[in-house]
Amino acid sequence: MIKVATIAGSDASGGAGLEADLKTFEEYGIYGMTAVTLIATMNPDNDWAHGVYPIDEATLRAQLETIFKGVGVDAAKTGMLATSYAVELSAEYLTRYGISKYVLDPVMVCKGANEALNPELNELVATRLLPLSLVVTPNLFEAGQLAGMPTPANIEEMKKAAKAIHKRGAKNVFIKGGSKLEGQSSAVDLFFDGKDFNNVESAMVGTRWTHGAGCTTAAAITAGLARGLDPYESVCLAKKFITLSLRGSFELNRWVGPGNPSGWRKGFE
Ligand code: PXL
Repeated sequence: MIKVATIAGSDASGGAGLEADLKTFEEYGIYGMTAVTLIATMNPDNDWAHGVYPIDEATLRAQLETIFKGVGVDAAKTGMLATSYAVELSAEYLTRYGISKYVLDPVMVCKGANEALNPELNELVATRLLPLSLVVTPNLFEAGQLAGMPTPANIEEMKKAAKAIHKRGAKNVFIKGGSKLEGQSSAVDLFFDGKDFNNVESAMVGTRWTHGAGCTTAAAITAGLARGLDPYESVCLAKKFITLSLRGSFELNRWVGPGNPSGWRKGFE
């Protein structure tokens, strides 16, 4: 059995975080394990305001021992980390257990917000985790932050950011432009392996229910790598996976709706 780990937050509403990761791993036919870094809650009495409850350091370390020492993994991803010790512990275990197939989802914002949750932490993520990553999966805002540039708004600016992020140590950079780019009629992401740029495109999916799309994409890339695909193949398959997931997206309540990772099995074409 192929085994993967996600070091990520739990989303009580079920659409993002490690819940999205596990659903995605299941679709790829691989076995998922979780080291929970935080629990995210949403308040229905206060316009779905997010609460973040970090898991303490000893409990996080005990989970990492279970997974990396006790079982072993073929690939790993990190998602929302929330504390400096979660960043340091992730780096420690990825290094100690020589995890080469590591996907860094540098989660800095939840959808709708455009200010970094924790700006000091972003620099620590860049210095400690970018150099360990085989693929890093920023959205436009996160790409700007990691590159030390304003948020990219078009393909040329994405290329500049990708180069800067590659220089900081990521082996492959996948910037998700998606529906947010200037002057594009399709959903365009950019892949950079340090040499060549490739646009990874799909038809735009007209939905506002995109909760968990970033987590699902990074989990699908991790799963592809674990199954033996190379980084570019993993990214291309993940793009198909997330597109079909978004075609099956649905409203959960008036604030939020997730994609549906079983979309590719159900054929939401
Ligand atoms: O989509 C970003 C994200 C990641 N991880 C967790 C989350 C969210 C957004 O809500 O709750 C745990």
